[in-house]
Amino acid sequence: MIKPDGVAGNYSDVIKTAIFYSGFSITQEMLLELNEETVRSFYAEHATKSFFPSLVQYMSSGPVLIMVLEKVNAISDWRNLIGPTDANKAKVTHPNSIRAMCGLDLQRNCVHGSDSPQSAYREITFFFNKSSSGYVSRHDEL
Ligand code: RTP
Ligand code: MG
Repeated sequence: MIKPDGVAGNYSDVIKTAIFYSGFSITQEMLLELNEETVRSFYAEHATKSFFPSLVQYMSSGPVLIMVLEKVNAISDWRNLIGPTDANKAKVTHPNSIRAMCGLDLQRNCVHGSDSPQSAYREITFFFNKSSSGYVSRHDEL
């Protein structure tokens, strides 16, 4: 997902170029504005964290671009491509990462990535119809 700061900063095209150069296919995409309730549900795992209210406000502040990426080892390769959560740290430790190039700070880090096959399944089917989501793998039964 390209987060509101990424879309507003006109980073969608350069991020998509990085996606294609890194060997991913984009099987689904959708530009939409998340309301607060949707963000609360999407990031439910962080509901008890102190940064949650701020995260909800940030993620509902403008359009986001949701994409389903396909590739062998897509989850770990995408997490490597985006870099660490804190964009300021990414600029030092992973200067070629997407968050280093496009992110602003710990919160406004430009992109999201699923962190496991289970969360990828949950997040893809959160936004896209199961049968058309393009999610086909042995994890499909999870
Ligand atoms: P994401 O889920 O968005 O791909 O990010 P992530 O796995 O790298 O990091 P995670 O721990 O899941 O955090 C989700 C998002 O919450 C914001 N955040 N703010 N201390 C803070 O202020 C703080 N920590 C995290 C970031 O936008 C982060 O990506
Ligand atoms: Mg996360």
